[in-house]
Amino acid sequence: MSETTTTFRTCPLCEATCGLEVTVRDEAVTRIRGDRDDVFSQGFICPKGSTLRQLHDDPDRLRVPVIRRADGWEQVSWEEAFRMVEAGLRPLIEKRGADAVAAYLGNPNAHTMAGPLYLKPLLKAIGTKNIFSASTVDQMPKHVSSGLMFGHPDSIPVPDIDRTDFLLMLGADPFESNGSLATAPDWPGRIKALQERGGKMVVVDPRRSRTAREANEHLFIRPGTDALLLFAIVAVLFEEDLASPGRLNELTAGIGEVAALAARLSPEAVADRCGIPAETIRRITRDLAAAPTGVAYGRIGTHTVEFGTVAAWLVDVINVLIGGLDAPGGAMFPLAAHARPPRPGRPFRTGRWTSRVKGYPEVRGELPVATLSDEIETPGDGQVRALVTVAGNPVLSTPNGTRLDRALASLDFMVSVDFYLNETTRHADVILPPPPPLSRAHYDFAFYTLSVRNIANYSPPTLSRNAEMDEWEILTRLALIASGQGAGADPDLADGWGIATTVNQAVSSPDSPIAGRDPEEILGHLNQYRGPVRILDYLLRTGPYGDRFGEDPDGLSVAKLVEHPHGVDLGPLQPRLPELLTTASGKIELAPPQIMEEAARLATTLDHAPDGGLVLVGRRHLRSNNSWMHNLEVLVKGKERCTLQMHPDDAGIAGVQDGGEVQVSNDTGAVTVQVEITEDVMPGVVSLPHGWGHDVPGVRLSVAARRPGVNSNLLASGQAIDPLSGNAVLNGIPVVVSPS
Ligand SMILES: Nc1nc2c(c(=O)[nH]1)N[C@H]1C(S)=C(S)[C@@H](COP(=O)(O)OP(=O)(O)OC[C@H]3O[C@@H](n4cnc5c(=O)[nH]c(N)nc54)[C@H](O)[C@@H]3O)O[C@H]1N2
Ligand SMILES: Nc1nc2c(c(=O)[nH]1)N[C@H]1C(S)=C(S)[C@@H](COP(=O)(O)OP(=O)(O)OC[C@H]3O[C@@H](n4cnc5c(=O)[nH]c(N)nc54)[C@H](O)[C@@H]3O)O[C@H]1N2
Ligand code: SF4
Ligand SMILES: [Mo]
Repeated sequence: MSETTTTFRTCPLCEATCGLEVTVRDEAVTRIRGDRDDVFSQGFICPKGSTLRQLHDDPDRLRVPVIRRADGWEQVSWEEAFRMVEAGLRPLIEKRGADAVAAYLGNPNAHTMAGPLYLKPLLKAIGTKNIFSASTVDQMPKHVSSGLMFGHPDSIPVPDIDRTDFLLMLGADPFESNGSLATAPDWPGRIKALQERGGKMVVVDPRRSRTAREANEHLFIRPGTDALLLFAIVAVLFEEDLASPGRLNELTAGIGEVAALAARLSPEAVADRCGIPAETIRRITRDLAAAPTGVAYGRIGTHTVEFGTVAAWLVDVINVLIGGLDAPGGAMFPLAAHARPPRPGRPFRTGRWTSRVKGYPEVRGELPVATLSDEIETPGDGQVRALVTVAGNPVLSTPNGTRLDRALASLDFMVSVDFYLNETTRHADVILPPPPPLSRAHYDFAFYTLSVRNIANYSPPTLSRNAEMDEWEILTRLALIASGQGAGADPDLADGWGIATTVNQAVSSPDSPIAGRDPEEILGHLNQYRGPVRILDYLLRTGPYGDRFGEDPDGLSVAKLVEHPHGVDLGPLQPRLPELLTTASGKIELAPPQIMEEAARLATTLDHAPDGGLVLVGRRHLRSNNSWMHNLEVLVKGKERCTLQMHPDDAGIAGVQDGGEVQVSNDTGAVTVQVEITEDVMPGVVSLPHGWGHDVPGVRLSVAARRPGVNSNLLASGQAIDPLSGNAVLNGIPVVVSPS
């Protein structure tokens, strides 16, 4: 007898958190579409959302652990795989110390329940300072600016796009990416609503992106110069007396210092460098200041550049100066259902240690991934000889892939937690596959803290698991191995001990919502679950909207969220200052000394003439997701997407024809790729998407290998970084283009 059931779950593929309606028959998915009743997405999905089924069924997806033998990959039992990891890691840690083992954590860790909860214990168990992640090819500048301004690197304000009257967007393309550091399903619908209520969106981007095409105004900008443009906006706000922080005045320190520095960076001083007329900068600034509410928002294009932290900071300086920070329609701080307010008294610092080879400062406990190859290749005490990767593909995602690829091949041992045998994991000795999205529970720990509305939604697994092991269990077993407790140690015991400790501490801590309660009673409630779901239940029930284990019957718990498969809407964002501020002064630090120093360095760049050659920027496409969704035919079919976009004037100078093959090269590397001539990129700029280059031997990606594309990060040197955050420069890279 076959039975058709309809279930609801949140799509985990990107930051937008869309609700999916999944129809299942005989343990197989027959249809996926947008959940029209989802409280946040109301039916919206992008082309990727419905491909969870194809991902589930992809014959190339690993379902059992594999180990690399001289003659190829062998499927093994979980027990054998963990014994192999123990044999690979433990002797190395004992002989050479913990720093000999590095870890690289990739982007999907932010999209699983295990990532936010179980990686920290794993890293602690290894004890290494060689921790790297996709954050240093992504958003690290925002953590640094938020940490220095507000006291905590995760106190990141998001644009209140549903209420704003003026959205100034720089270096983001949410109509393709579906948004980042601003969780909002259906950007197109929300921007249309903004425009219909008389509001405006101005987009600053060296490409006429999909988002730029829908903007009220689009400004081409010379890559890497956003910090200059933003400074000029600040200059105009002061010069024309448009700054009006309102209630933020009393909460803010350092306004005068910012004004003094900005005076040197007027629109007239930066216009040529940015490629934007001074009068346009003045006009945009006046419009932004005059709008009833307004907000500046910057993303990848402003962060993956040399002055990424300065740009990230300036965005919020502007939001403070126009009175938009922490106000409806401005940039606001979400309050997630599982969240805890940041604790005062521990102001954010960087550089508590430095990387061995290049001396780069630690940021949030990690080192720049741009220097991972240095740490592997440079002999000496603390040299990296083994690597643990979890949900990452750094060979394609991080600078100088050629060199990293070679470095990975030279390691003594590598273990990857991943369900694809790809450009990175092909170097592993052991690959441990977690379940695919449809076979796991989901709650967006990361993105509900970055959401434009406060939302809570929990999804139980839709399909049962096969031979894969839950990711939290894999990570816990790796932690037990790393800390010397052996490949056979029981992850459930460790996990149970962990939650019991948490509860016992909470009941005896006076400021906890469960102070004085009976720990056995609390654990009795929690122990109906295990792993991350149990921790989620604890966090929800003791969180800002929690039921405090029965004290508030309307409050949240996992059970309550299960009763609401379309999610619970906790309302629009509310002001959270000054309580959220954890700086030493208790104020918003508008002029942190580190940033002021770097901003002064930015000002001196105007003293040297720029190099006039072509520069490379990236781009994203709706049907793609970094490096790892290219093995699904439904997504990659059709027109070739990994092309070099080039302006007709530049194509004429280089002597290349539309559709022809060109070589793109610089001192770091070269790729040969098809050119697409278009006025959608500004003159002097060429664009290639990242995440491609699947034509290396030994990967098991049969669809992707047929349409491999090229790896744009072969052209990123890894030498150029944003010094304050360690973020790699991935945009504005000098290149030469010639006919192939
Ligand atoms: N030039 C250039 N480079 C860039 C960027 C750019 O704009 N330009 N963008 C950067 C950004 S923003 C990012 S975030 C990085 C991404 O960089 P990475 O995180 O290194 O790369 P991904 O392509 O996201 O690879 C994800 C890996 O996780 C695996 N995976 C997927 N789901 C799961 C899961 O649930 N569990 C586990 N264990 N594994 C899973 C996939 O098979 C894949 O191997 O790339 C960066 N690189
Ligand atoms: N479809 C799809 N969605 C995704 C992803 C994906 O790979 N595909 N990746 C996900 C991830 S990990 C992330 S972090 C987010 C990123 O989300 P977004 O930040 O929206 O990223 P992009 O779409 O790459 O948009 C960056 C824009 O910056 C522009 N740009 C480049 N250099 C500069 C510059 O110097 N100044 C300015 N002002 N603009 C510049 C580029 O032309 C591009 O349009 O997307 C997520 N969503
Ligand atoms: S926009 Fe993101 S969350 Fe929504 S369906 Fe597409 S990939 Fe999934
Ligand atoms: Mo990212």
